Amino acid sequence: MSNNHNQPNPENPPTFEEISLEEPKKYAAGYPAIFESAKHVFGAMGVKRGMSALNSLNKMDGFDCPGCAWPDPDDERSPLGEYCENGAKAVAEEATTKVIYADFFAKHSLQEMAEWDDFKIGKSGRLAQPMYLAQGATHYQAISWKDAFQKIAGKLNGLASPNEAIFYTSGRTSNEAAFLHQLFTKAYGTNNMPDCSNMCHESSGVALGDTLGIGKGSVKLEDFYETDAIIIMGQNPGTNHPRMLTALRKARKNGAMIIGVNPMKEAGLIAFNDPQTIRGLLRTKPTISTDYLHIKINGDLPLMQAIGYYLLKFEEEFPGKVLDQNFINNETAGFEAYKKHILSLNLNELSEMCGISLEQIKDIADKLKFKNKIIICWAMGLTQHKNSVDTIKEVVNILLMKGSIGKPGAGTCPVRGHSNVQGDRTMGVYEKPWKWLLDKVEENYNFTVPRAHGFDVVESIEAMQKGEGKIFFGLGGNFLSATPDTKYTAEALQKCELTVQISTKLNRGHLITGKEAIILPTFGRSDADIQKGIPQFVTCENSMGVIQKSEGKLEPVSNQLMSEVAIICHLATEVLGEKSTIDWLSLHHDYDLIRDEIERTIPGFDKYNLRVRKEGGFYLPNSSRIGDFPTENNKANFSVSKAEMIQLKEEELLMMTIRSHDQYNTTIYGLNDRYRGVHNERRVIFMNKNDMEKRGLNKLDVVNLHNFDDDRERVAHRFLVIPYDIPETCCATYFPETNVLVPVKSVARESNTPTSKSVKIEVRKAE
Ligand SMILES: Nc1nc2c(c(=O)[nH]1)N[C@H]1C(S)=C(S)[C@@H](COP(=O)(O)OP(=O)(O)OC[C@H]3O[C@@H](n4cnc5c(=O)[nH]c(N)nc54)[C@H](O)[C@@H]3O)O[C@H]1N2
Ligand SMILES: Nc1nc2c(c(=O)[nH]1)N[C@H]1C(S)=C(S)[C@@H](COP(=O)(O)OP(=O)(O)OC[C@H]3O[C@@H](n4cnc5c(=O)[nH]c(N)nc54)[C@H](O)[C@@H]3O)O[C@H]1N2
Ligand SMILES: [Mo]
Repeated sequence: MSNNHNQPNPENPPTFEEISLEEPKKYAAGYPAIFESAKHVFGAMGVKRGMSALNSLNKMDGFDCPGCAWPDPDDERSPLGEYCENGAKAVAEEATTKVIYADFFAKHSLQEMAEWDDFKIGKSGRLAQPMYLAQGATHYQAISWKDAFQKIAGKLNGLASPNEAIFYTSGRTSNEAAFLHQLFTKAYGTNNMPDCSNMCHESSGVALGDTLGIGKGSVKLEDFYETDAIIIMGQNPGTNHPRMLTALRKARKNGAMIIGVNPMKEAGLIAFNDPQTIRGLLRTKPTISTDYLHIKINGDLPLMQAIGYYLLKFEEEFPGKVLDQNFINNETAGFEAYKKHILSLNLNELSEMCGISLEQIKDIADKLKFKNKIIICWAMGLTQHKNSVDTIKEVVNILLMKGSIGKPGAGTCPVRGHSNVQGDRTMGVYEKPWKWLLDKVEENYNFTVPRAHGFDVVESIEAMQKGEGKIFFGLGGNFLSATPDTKYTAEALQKCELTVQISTKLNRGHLITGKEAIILPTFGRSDADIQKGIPQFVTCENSMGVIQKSEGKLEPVSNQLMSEVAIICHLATEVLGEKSTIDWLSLHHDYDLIRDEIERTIPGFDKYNLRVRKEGGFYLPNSSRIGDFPTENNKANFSVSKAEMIQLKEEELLMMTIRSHDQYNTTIYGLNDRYRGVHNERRVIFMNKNDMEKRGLNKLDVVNLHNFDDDRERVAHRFLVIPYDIPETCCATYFPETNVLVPVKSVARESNTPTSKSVKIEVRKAE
């Protein structure tokens, strides 16, 4: 890898704050959560604007939380507010009154800003006017919207082929913007539409699509209230989906057992003290998990196989009582092959691979044996490994054996990340667009669509490296810092002719640019979006397939912002000109018209404008929810997978890159990870005591982390060692600081998702 000495730093500087440590917490939320919310919200925007923001958050007539995709209750919403500490932080981050105009950029060069850490970059404030970086320039300068659109259009139209442009989407984009974005991209002529899903739940989409015929989860929120058992794998809801804890607590009250499966003992999975209830305020701490499997990183596939083994054995003991033979016979295929395979496996090997004793696994299977309403939830701990698709298929196997799908209280629950990541895909943001969508777009809009598949995230990085991708256009997100192999990705972006980003906040991605760069500032969820004097709303799809409206209420911080929808419409007009078959500009004056276009293009949106105005919105059709499996054989399919252990050398550890309690992906809200007991520092590595001892390391020693995949050395400099209750040979660090270590070529089979949760590293004492 070459060293770009004169280029801004793509990594966080390796400097330390003053760290302080305490014991990890044994429960989530409570008083500190309320205190933290208030501190962030009122600190960023003052009390009046802050109250107004919180009052609108997740209310029926307010805006959808820009935080996670966990659904709002269909019926009652908390009088104390339907949001959580981290939702409040997301709003504080977005609705801050701090703004940055051209004078800020005149003062600070790219080089200078890149020496700041991500926390400081983000805290600069909201982007308030369009900015342009000329070739060879050290500073951004102001540009008018008109000139910006013309420049981008000139460049796009000057490419030898539309396939030299790459259009990235992050998951906060509304349905309306996402629909127009993919339509514009197709009209321009490419399917190069990588999105954050490629790094997130792509493995879930592939596994569920193959086995059940739909890439989405099957459960509704109500299912949590009538289930017998919930298994939560590779997910940290206390931090990343805090409102899920309310549902889990209710499930517990209704008698469900809850099994946490995680290499870390996450506070939110242990107990939850709900700040939204009086009881919670009185500090009672109902437990969440009834059982906890302290699993090794990537041990989930062998664990599921071992549970499957015991369930098959229990069925022999209690014929007809453990498995749902009716369901298996009528609705599924492949059971016999699955059974034969599982019964041929060596249990001791499975136990060793997952790091859970056979007694504990058997005990779990024993507790599950007569339960037939089971929900399995998962997130990034399952999706970001080489064998993720197989692991999720193994999860499906368990549900199928128990007939736990397509009925109330049971099913699959891949818990989504970004608040509209699921909706963006529904709208057609996909580098491998479905044939039905392409046909429909052609029929409706009368232009020839590109048919060849485009680049996903990892392919886009490689294309830019090779000079095949020349323009990068990002609708939201932070491609540089969210993707693997930071230095390699930085080089790739720097090879582009032009990089353009539609953004709310400054991030490191704006500092590592192509030869020219443009920033287009836009509204966030909380901003009132008024077009031609009429307030507009947008719509989103949550993790359970509910389409809801979201209407920002706050006055935008600058009068030079445009909505995402307006930006896309103006750009499309400028790029496509006379040859366009769509009247883009009329669409952005009235978002109902966009929803009409969605309705006639995407299935499931009948009477969209009418139904989305009803309280709580509407559910999209979901085949697996009703026990219909539109796979090739019209059955739900069992699958056979091989458990394989990631081979580590003596000196290596397996590292998972995770989120702290004070971040939203690459946006750093603060430097604390309260539940894990870490304060005022992010450059840390959580290690097992024995692994520390073997390396002669003490608490708070300074180490460098190395990865040597594909004969390339990657180093993340200067991290502080923290002894932690994590299985031996496993360790954890925060992303994005350690993305420099994630090899771009290390991806999940079939889904091409970077393996951010299983990175082989060596930990060496820093000089
Ligand atoms: N506040 C806040 N909310 C968020 C986000 C945020 O950054 N901040 N991000 C949003 C997004 S885009 C997403 S995708 C979600 C992410 O939500 P999560 O998936 O909960 O996020 P991670 O921090 O990546 O956590 C992964 C969890 O999996 C565990 N884990 C890691 N490897 C394994 C494994 O091999 N097996 C098992 N069983 N467990 C493992 C880790 O210990 C950790 O608890 O959250 C969304 N919500
Ligand atoms: N090592 C490692 N890497 C990971 C992960 C991991 O667990 N480990 N997780 C992966 C996952 S799950 C995901 S989803 C990706 C996330 O990847 P991205 O979605 O690309 O990253 P974010 O950090 O969410 O993007 C933040 C930026 O989005 C912009 N933004 C925020 N709100 C809006 C909005 O409303 N409109 C517009 N236009 N812009 C907005 C702001 O400028 C902000 O700086 O990261 C992935 N990367
Ligand atoms: Mo995500």
